[in-house]
Amino acid sequence: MRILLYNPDNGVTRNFMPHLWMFLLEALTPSGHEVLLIDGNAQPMDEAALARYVREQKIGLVGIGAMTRMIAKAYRMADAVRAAGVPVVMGGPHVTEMPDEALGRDGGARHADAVALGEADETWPRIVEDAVRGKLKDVYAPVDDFGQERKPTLQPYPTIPWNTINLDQFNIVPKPAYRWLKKLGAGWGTFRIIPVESGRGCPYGCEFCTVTGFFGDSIRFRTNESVVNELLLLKERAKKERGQIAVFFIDDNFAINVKRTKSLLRDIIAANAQVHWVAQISANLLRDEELVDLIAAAGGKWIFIGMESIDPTNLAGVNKGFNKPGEYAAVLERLAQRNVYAITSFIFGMDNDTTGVAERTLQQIRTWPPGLPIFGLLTPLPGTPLYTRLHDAGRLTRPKHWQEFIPFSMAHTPLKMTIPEAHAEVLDGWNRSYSPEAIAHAVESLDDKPLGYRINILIARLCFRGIYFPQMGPWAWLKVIAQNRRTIFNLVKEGFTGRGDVLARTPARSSARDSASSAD
Ligand code: B12
Ligand code: SF4
Repeated sequence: MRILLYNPDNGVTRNFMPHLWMFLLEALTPSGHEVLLIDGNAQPMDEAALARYVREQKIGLVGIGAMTRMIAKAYRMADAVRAAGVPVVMGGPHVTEMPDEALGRDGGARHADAVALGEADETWPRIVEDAVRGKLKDVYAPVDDFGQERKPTLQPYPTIPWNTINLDQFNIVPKPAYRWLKKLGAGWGTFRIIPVESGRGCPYGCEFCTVTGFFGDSIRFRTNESVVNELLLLKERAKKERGQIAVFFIDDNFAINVKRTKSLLRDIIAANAQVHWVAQISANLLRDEELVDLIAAAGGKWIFIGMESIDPTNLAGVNKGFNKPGEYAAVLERLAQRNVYAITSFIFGMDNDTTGVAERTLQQIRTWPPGLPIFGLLTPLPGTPLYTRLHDAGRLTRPKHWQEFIPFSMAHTPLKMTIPEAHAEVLDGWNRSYSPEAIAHAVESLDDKPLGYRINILIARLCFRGIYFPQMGPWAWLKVIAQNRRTIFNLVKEGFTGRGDVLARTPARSSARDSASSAD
């Protein structure tokens, strides 16, 4: 049977990275079947195009996975596939929380022939077999023979054949630049960010988060060997195609067991399996100097930190009191000393937020080493304790907000400001963090570092700007480049004159952030 695994886009921003679930399920598909992958972020398609593709390719089963914000599109695509006579199975965090919605048992239309609840590693082979026999069940739950929930151990973990998978659709380098860079032999003809998991589960139970409910608070890890082998495979591929590969460790909290993380990082170093990587780690775990040393030595470049708020009352209110805003600066300095920088994520619209929260947050950010601040709104995702609390308090303004995805739009009323005020705060955060002046300031604040670091933060800032201000298509990019031409020109000039190398050797230059301006 030919199986298509499809992940829709959110219709607004593109994703920089493919979704792991597709590759994982492909690797777990029983032999004798052919699996095709389409990520809507890399290959945008509408309903008619997907239905045509499914017919032309003689697909026998379509698997669709989606987060809550893509679910409306996922349902529309599923409807089109089913109308073409091909069965659809849906999985992922949203349908796990809302299976009746997908199956049309809540009074709405049915979108899926079957739903895979929770982690589908062990149920997927069964689903494929049932589909072959034309006997799909409505619901596949990851349970043992006694009906008890069973979580995959991740040991053993399937080998994802990264060395042979066709990754053409996931090259981040734009096509015109691809040919140019390939000719130059710069080793940048391809650049791919690959999702790798080293473990699953997070016990912290933050009120807004789906993870503790979905993956459970039992933490499971792959063996170090299996992770190291995967990195080696990726490294080998990058070398063979003279391109670049970076890894996103998608673990919710990569250092949740610090002892184990250190041992993994030591093994990565020992095997010379370092690639550049990003990981998500909560600030409290980054107090450990040895851990941060190992992160840097093992190839860690960016750490995603869910700071959420600089207000301890807010943090306590969403069960994230383990975040201590007083230590954010020290944590970021500790990372920056090792040339590791942070993606700092903030949520506005929390219960103790008042107008001016963006400016107060930016005041703190300005005192930190440069990074990539991102700002979102508190969102009641289905199945979370937050959803239940706001529902019970009658505060949900759009209880089924996912039926119409509106980016950066609240679905409940905050306590101490209005919804439009919360929206304005997020806009303010993005505007002032990603203005040409702020980007120039971030780049200049690394004046004492080699040129590569400044280029890195410039590119990262230009890309991250697109999360709020979507930069779809070459014109949008040209506009951004024109707006930031001064910073880009300075770096190019420096590249040709070699000024960067001189600066790199200059000891302890006072950085631009010490003489902080109004930017960022
Ligand atoms: C990596 C990641 C991202 C990446 C993008 C996704 C990618 N390219 O990989 C980035 C960093 C960009 C991102 C962004 C966001 N993310 Co995110 N992200 C994750 C993260 C950490 C890992 C995803 C992953 O690969 N997991 C490992 C795989 C193996 O698990 P899985 O995807 O769930 O798949 C398993 C099952 O669900 C099932 N399954 C999944 N799909 C399918 C399909 C079929 C057919 C079947 C049978 C089974 C099946 O089988 C798989 C194997 O067991 C998850 C948290 C988590 N631990 O999952 C959050 C998570 C998915 N993200 C979440 C959110 C909210 C967001 C943002 C909205 C955050 C924000 N406020 O901006 C954005 C939206 C991005 C967008 N495109 O619009 C939520 C989604 C909750 C929900 N109900 O939708 C999660 C669960 C985290 C959370 N805090 O709750 N994210
Ligand atoms: S620490 Fe992160 S992954 Fe864990 S529950 Fe909190 S938000 Fe979710």
